[in-house]
Amino acid sequence: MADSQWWQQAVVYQIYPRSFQDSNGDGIGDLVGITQRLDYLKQLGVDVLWLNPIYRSPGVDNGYDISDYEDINPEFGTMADFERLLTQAHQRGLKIMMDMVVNHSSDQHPWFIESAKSRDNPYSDYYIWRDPVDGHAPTNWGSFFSGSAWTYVPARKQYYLHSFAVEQPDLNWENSDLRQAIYDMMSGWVAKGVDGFRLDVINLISKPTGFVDGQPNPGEPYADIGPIIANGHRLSEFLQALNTNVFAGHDLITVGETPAATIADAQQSAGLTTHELNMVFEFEHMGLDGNPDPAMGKWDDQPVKLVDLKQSLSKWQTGLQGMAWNSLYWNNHDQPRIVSRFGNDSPQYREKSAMMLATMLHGLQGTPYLYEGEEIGMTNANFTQLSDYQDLESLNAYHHLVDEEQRVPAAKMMTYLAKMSRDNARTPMQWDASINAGFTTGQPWLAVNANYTNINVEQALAQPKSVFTYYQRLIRLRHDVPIFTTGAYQLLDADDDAVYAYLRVTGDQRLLVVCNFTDQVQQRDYADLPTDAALLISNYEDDQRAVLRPYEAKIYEFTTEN
Ligand code: TEU
Ligand code: CA
Repeated sequence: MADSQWWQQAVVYQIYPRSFQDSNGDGIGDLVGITQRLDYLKQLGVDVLWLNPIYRSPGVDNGYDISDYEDINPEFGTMADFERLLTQAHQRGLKIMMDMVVNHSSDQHPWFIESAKSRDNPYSDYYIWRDPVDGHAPTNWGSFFSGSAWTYVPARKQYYLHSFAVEQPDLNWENSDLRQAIYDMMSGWVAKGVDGFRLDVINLISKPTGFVDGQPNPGEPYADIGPIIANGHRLSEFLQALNTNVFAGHDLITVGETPAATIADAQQSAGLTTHELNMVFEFEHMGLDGNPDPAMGKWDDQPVKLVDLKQSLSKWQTGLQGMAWNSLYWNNHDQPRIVSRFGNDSPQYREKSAMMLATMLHGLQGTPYLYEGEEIGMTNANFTQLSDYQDLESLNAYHHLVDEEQRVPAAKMMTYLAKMSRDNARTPMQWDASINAGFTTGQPWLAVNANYTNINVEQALAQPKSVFTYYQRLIRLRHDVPIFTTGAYQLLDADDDAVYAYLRVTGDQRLLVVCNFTDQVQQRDYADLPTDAALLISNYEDDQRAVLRPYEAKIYEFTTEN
């Protein structure tokens, strides 16, 4: 791997535009706001900015329901604002990665409006329509956002498929006109100068040939749609065609969001020689603290077991080694905050555990992604009222599990939301201690976390040993020390339920990464560690070698003699 690609050495920073920086006081973050903060991002040292969808959208699912792929959502600004952002980013050496949602569109997209009118117009076949079966939906598939995945349209006397909300009809990739329309649209963005794409739920685009009922969850009318439609038989063909028609000849960064992908799937979609995508987001480590009851899905309040986390991440590290490329992430706009989830967000340990988690992740092989606010150790929202939440997934789940099915008591569901809701990630960025954390002068679209007076960028920048400066150092190491990119991964002590330690190995060069996941002192001796090993980074002032203090993390670099 002597010849690493630029995107293998890069660090990506995810911006949730709605919540990053508002520039005009309407309470919604915007493109001018992002442009104003480019110097901050440059200071952090990241290479690529991934923007969640900024296209025209009715906003049923915060932009993942696109009604015009070629225009900017007026809430975020204009095309001129976008072009200015792109130019200003490029001037600073920052690349821009667009979020592209082509498994489905909005039901307000002109394609769907036409498609829903009749069975014989040019767009009739752009979506997935089926006749009723015995007067009801064609299959028992349940959508990712609760309820049936089928909705009936009287004008066609047919149902359309929506893997997500009713307002997010799935596009029909079997139709070559649709595929061509997508290539043209995406090529338009490449021509505009964007540097890559994050492809939303891209492994759902190839649907099965025959539509048959799935196994419903116990006590439920519906079967989870995910496993039924993920990684379909034409996925590889579609991705290779996308690559040929859109990516080829441009030095882009491409990452597919692939829930339910296995290692074998990723070896193909993110293969080094398969000509599909550069890498994929796998979800296994994000599902480890889900509910054991499948009908409850992700809604639970149990902590993750470190041994499970190690097993999962290690499997992906070794499974893709030399064949495909990993993406590394703790957070995104769909996941709770990592310091609250796998760390410890008490005042005493918030910063130490945030730095520990950063060390553990950034030591792995793959391209690291960090999500806005992670670099200052932002925590979960601490919402206590259902009315605090805006996320459709959370509200639908509450309605379904508490009101409709009485599967869980209301108070318990509130603790699940507090732990797992997507809104935990979506509260506004905490810039300073002024009103609304410096995010907006107006009324923020989603409440600012009350802890912003202590946890904010201004405070982090004023302090030499902050989570921010720690991330800066980790990012610099990734850029400067090639073994972070090239070294093969070797797990140490798989059964240790308190400390996560692993090696990165190339030739006679080694990195040893050691992370204490507990608030207790741990004693661990790594026998092969030479006494003169260089300590590259640590979240404590001094090194006590075999003694690991609460949430201590460190990376050593050394060479072996043999
Ligand atoms: O998410 C895809 C996805 O699998 C979600 O169900 C995700 O697992 C869930 O939100 C976690 O609780 C993508 C986007 O990232 C998400 O924001 C969108 O809502 C979704 O697709 C539909 O476009
Ligand atoms: Ca605004």
